[in-house]
Amino acid sequence: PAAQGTVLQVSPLLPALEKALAERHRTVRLHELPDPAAYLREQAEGVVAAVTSARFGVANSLMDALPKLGAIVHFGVGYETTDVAHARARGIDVSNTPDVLNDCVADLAVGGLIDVMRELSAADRYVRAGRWGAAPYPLTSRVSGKRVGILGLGRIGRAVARRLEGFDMDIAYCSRGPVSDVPYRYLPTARELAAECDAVVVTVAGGAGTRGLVSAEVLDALGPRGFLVNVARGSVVDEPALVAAVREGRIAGAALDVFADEPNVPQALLESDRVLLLPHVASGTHETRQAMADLVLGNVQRFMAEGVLLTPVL
Ligand code: 8YV
Repeated sequence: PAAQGTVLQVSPLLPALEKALAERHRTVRLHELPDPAAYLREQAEGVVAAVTSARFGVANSLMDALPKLGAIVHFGVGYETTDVAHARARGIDVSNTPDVLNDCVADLAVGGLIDVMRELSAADRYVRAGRWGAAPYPLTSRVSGKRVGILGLGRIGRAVARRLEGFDMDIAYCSRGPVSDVPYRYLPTARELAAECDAVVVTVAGGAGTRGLVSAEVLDALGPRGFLVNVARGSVVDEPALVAAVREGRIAGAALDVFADEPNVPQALLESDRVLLLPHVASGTHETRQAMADLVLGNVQRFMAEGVLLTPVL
């Protein structure tokens, strides 16, 4: 059945997406209201769908304040900021924006891997600082043919692996279990994966199930010649352990698009030439963000028209 009521936007979204939502649906931007609590006291009954970003999610307290809420639509593939079990218990369906960002996130992961192994950003700083004339740049690490581990062989992990095949890399992975339709070697733990690889690319989902998965022990298994790439969530890596490993040269380098407490980046990383630091931009291309916005609109549209979502989370 069609859903009748208000679409509640609970966090900032792309301006073009906000505009399209407002044009197509009765939309209220909760975060822009002078008194959101008053709105919830007086108008909560009218809200049937909530739209949010992967960054903010929808808190349980907000779900509970909206008695007619039937859908939570996320802009982003990650939705760990929303308690899906709580939503389900309340009969609320949840959607994300899968697949449309695989290519851009994988492209950026490969770019980050090449950057830290060949020290592209560090070498650029070297040229800009006028140091080239004084001494040749130190040698770096070969990328092609190396052993790479994919931590989390989901949609994005597979897209990363496919690209790295083109670099003749020896690809292994660690996932919840072996995946039947890939030619890559399965390793049951993150520690074994790190021990057997020259680089580990983190593409697992965030949330409680993967918190701290890349521990001090895993970083030590990666070792002083090993590189880490994280395009997943900062929570997956024990960040203080990573900071210590970078500072002490116990890993060779890291390319990081995500952090434990964005936008705050530990000072020791800011001061290190061994790390590439990116402001959570892996999906941030015009094309991909537009595709994500279209999928959000598609989900809202479908829910309002038929009461079901286009890309529900499983
Ligand atoms: C977005 C992301 O930048 O999809 C995700 O899970 O982390 C990114 O694509 C972010 O979620 C936008 O809020």
